[in-house]
Amino acid sequence: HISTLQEKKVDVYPSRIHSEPRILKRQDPVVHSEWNTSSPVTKEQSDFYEQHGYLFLEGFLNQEELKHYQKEARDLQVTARQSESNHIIREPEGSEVRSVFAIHETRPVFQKLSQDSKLLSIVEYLLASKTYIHQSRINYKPGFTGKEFYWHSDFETWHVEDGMPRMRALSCSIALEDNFHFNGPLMVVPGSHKEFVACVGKTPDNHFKDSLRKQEYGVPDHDNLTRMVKEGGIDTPVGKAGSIVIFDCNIMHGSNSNITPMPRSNIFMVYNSIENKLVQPYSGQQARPSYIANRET
Ligand code: 6CS
Ligand code: FE
Repeated sequence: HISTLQEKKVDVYPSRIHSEPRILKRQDPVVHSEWNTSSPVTKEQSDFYEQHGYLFLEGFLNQEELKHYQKEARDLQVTARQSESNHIIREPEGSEVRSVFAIHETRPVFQKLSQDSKLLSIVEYLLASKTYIHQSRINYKPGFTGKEFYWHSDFETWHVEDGMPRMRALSCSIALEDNFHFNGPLMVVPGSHKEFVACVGKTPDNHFKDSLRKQEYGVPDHDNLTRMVKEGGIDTPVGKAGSIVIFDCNIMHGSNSNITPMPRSNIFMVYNSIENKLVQPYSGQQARPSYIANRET
């Protein structure tokens, strides 16, 4: 049924088309597998993810792994400062490195991390299939200068700008530094993943050049955000370096600027089901480059 819809190019989640925001019901499962005793998460964790749209796992990496990734991330940051590569996104005001993309392709250490068997088993359970990396990046959120990521659903962007057909993807955010409530951690709106907020405004061409520094299209309206936060509240799953947050592709999330001296760098890896491969962007515009949205699976 889903594949016929895809072949017919039916857009089940139209966005950035109408002049008023709309709410659409989610058409896809959140946890795509049936839980059983051999599942890689507990029944409670599986139910928590289903209801809240995210899962926080403290101490996911051991100290040795963590040191290794921290070193590589610092090394990459130093290299990136001097580099002209288009994989590097800088802060909206200033030249500090904000994000480096496609780290699983350019750094073998991170490629290995993306294939971590403990992580993959959870990802494959939640998505009920084999997966591939749709996007990977490090967000540095440097002390003093790291700017916010405004509220958004990742899926909204991946659908409109990348042609991701359905909600069968998730993100893993791996903390490379201790996360506190005050250094701009990830904020999520629990339960928001169950509805799709169709946003207003037509996407400008080559939107990604600006949106990755400061997103202004594909962001939800204030009324819907207010309602969602009234209903679900805001969670900030923070913990020590080496902890991870796994979150659904459609959960409403964002993060504040970091004016503290403590950087908040995170590895982001997005897994998409191989059953959910990208088609042409639903906006009808040119697809984003493959270092942002992998099309060769
Ligand atoms: O563009 C992307 O793929 C991701 N980045 C931003 C700033 N918003 C949407 C999505 O999370
Ligand atoms: Fe996001």
